[in-house]
Amino acid sequence: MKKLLALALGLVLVLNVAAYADVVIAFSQIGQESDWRTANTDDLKSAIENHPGWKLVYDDAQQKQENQIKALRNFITQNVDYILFTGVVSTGWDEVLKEVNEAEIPLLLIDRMPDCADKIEYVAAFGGDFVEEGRRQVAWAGEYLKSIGRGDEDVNVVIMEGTTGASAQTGRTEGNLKALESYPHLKKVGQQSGNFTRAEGQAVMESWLKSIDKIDVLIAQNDDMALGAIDAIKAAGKVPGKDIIIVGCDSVKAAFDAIVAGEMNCTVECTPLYSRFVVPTIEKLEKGEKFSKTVVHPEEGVFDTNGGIDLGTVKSIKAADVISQRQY
Ligand code: GYE
Repeated sequence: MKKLLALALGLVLVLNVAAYADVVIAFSQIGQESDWRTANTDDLKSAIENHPGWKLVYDDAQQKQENQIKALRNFITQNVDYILFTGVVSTGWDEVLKEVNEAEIPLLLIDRMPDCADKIEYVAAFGGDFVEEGRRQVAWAGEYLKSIGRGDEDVNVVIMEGTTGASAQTGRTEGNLKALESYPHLKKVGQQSGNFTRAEGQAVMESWLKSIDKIDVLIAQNDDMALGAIDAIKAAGKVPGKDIIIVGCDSVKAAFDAIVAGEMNCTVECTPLYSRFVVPTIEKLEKGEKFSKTVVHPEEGVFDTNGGIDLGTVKSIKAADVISQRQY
């Protein structure tokens, strides 16, 4: 009788473990180069870690593609249930992502897209419209200048790009350059990468201020670089937000603070909060339900000093009015 009881108890235990076996979700993140990235990491990490029955395996690649390739191969060896992947650059993933496919691990692409996306299998992709973000940045500068009566004045524009070869950089550059064609008075006098970081944004601005006679507008492809550039502008004895009009991207809290302080003029939104798309998708995959394969998240906001600048698709919103809602 005792033996039978022990056996039954054992069986219940085994069944219980099976019922609650973790769904293991691995996430290859590129690094922590910006406030956007930190918010993106925190959002996905906490959503997965706090989800009943889910377990997160996380890897931070420190901005190195080779680290990401290693992490992906480790995930395959561990036979995880899902892989979330953001590639630091667009190229060079064909081989390792094919290995992920061969291991039959469902792949979810997040934020930056690899060039080989049409040659590999992925279950879902979540990203922003980087070309539109880049267009909005330049259109904001052009329309803002018109609104203050400087629409016919030739102004010098520098474009500070993100990490070279990242889809967030190539897309925003495409949008920036295309939009410049619509504003012939905006003259591009510099274009260089600040690698999406505050420190490099500061260094690039410092060197531009030494080598370019007159800079009227800075288009920075993320807010961190814009904030670094602000430090360089101040150090050079100029007034950021006035002597140089500064347009960032991401809409992080620090950029809102800078706009309200009058040191920055505009930031174009790009949301880092992907868990609200990723979590339901994995839940549906687990239940065998239908889900949408591609999600381009809606981005309504362009935030600036006074609001009301018409960008065709959206109108800018006064940053001070919504600053209390910023979460990151
Ligand atoms: O704009 C930037 C980050 O890929 C959209 O990466 C992302 C970009 C974001 O470092 O701040």
